[in-house]
Amino acid sequence: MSPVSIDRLDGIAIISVDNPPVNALSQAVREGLLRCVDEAADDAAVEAIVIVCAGRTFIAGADIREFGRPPEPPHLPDLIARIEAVDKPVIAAMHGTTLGGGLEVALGCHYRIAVQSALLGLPEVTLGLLPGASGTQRLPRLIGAEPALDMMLSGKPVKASQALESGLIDAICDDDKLRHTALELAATSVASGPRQIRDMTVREVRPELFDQTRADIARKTRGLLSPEKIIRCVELSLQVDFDEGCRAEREFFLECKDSPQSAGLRHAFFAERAVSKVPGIGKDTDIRPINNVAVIGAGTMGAGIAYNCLSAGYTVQLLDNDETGLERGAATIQKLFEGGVARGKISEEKMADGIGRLSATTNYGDLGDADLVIEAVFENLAIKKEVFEKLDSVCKAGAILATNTSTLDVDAIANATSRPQDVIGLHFFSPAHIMRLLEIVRGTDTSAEVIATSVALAKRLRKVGVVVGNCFGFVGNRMLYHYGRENQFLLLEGATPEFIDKTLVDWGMAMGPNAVGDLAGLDVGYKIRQERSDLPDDPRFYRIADLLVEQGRFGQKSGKGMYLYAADSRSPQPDPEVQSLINNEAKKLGIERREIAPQEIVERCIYGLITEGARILTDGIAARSSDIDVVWTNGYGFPRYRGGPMHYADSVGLAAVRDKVCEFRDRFGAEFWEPPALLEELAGSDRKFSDVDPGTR
Ligand code: T1G
Repeated sequence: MSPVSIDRLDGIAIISVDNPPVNALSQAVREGLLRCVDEAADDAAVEAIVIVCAGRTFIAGADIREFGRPPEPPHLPDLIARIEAVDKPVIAAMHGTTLGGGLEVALGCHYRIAVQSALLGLPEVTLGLLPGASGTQRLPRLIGAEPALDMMLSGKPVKASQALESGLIDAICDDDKLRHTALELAATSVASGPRQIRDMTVREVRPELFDQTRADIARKTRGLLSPEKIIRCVELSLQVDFDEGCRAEREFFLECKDSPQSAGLRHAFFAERAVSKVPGIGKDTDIRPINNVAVIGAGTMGAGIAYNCLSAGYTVQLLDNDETGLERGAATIQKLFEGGVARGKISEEKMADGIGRLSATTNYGDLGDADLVIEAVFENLAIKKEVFEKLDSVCKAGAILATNTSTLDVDAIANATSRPQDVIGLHFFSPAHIMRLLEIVRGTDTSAEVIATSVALAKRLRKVGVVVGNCFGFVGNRMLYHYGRENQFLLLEGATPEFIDKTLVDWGMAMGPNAVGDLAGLDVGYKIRQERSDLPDDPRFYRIADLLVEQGRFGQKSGKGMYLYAADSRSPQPDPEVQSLINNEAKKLGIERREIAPQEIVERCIYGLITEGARILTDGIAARSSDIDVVWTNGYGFPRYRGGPMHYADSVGLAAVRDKVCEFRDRFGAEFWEPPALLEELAGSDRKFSDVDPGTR
């Protein structure tokens, strides 16, 4: 059964696409569209054609799943050329999110209409691609080179009202009037006939446009392939004819499609959609209603979490031990709202509404109506257990009790209550209102309902919620330990902090480990290490970080840490004092310092992540390797175009990773570099981490 059908009404052919969930342009859809367009074009009784889609959206793009396979005909550029060549008006009637190849199909049509709520965009750059079916040649011709560049380089969709203003669409209608209005437009366009964008010319542009655009995006798209290709294509749309421009676009598209970058970004796309499929939690699991949220602790994290919940529409009670803390927390929340208004992200009304739903208290007794409590107090087990004992005594039955701990044992906290089944870890990342990642930590007794409700909460907070198991540091911080360990060893062995950071940033990390340590506060990690009894008995282990903290160098917050920071500046300056401290410690430990190549720095830090990721999979702390990738690309600045540490390992090849790990074992010792069993097994059988992911077995 083809996902494309054709009807006729008063001389108008209506071609409908019905390929849930998002009417992606699969091979069957392309074939069906071509068949129906041919049929309508050859039917003398048909004066005009309307293309419309069933379900929640018009075509949301090419079928991304097909990109890993050899392309099958009909190819999209040919289909679009066929639509444009029809000698009677073809109208695209759009609702939902018309994206990528879907918008290119609409640009092949002669007229476009959309409902008020529609969004239209070319997000290919977010997949390491560029529009590959004439979009880079048609869009500049229709709306101008500069707005076309903005749409394709940002990947962000525009609203229907903006699309009408720019000329991207010809008409707009109410959400429930699409079919009717499209038929009217079709009837009236018969007289004016087809209008082909290919025949239009791109309006003149300011001479400095392309150089300026290249300069503007250089920092943002560091290391990415496709943005430059997009700029080049739009340049060509002004310099060569339509067909030649399309040939160049196609060449660039195929080059990008086959690039590891696009593979990494496509992996990230599907990985983020897979996280909500939690093994053992069925689609029909009950979700508990949440309206009232209480946040315990009005510090930076508590205030950020409260702001996040208010922005998502919840009513929030903020609790702190003292009035001063509460005032400080409320002021932080006020500032966050004002910042949102200043950046034009939210309206004054939204701010007033949000702040109106906030109340503050020092009395646990006021939390009786809370549906969800999120504890964000000091990272100390005894203090957290005390808080949960109090919550257990005041909160209503069925309330979800969540802890924002970043490393501590969720079961130990849960067992401080009489209702461990209602306790879960909700690990937000700082700053809580910006970082997209939410580690949802299931305890041994946490109920399916509480897990399912937390996954739904993450969506409403616009977070990527990853369900992980309970162990020290869960997924992210547990792996960070091994990444940070190698950084600390490399400092002693001869690499400077700034060289390590530059090397990893050049490789794609958002920030280097030493700058991140200073940003997060070296004392945070120090206190956690002090609380642990199972640390390796190796004098080098976090030696430099410990010494810096013992000298009061906590990082940005104290003006110096691994780096120096000028007053009111976040820019790290190398500090000769730190370098001599490192040199002295190396001497004391009998470590001969040496020149260390960037490749060794990358491999030791990143393979430290990968090997611990493999152990996390074996321990069942992560349900799938792609979940680990989502944690690192959304919470730790791992380059999205590399897909995440586990996808990166798969792209390098696990046999090569294993061999390098064995080399490190022989050079640096088995305590830190014994290859994990899963890596050995997969490398030995020429398999990938993604091969053992649920749903792929
Ligand atoms: N191909 C295949 N599957 C897709 C898909 C696509 N384009 N878009 C979504 N899905 C699946 C998704 O994996 C999920 O599956 C389900 O649909 C619902 O998605 C030639 C080269 C449309 C805004 O980049 O941005 O066209 O997990 O959970 O939050 O120039 O999906 O249920 O099994 O995200 O409501 C360009 C990508 C492609 C758009 C809906 N298009 N999609 O968001 O639902 S490249 C895109 C989205 C291209 C041409 C080029 C969003 C959405 P499952 P969802 P949502």
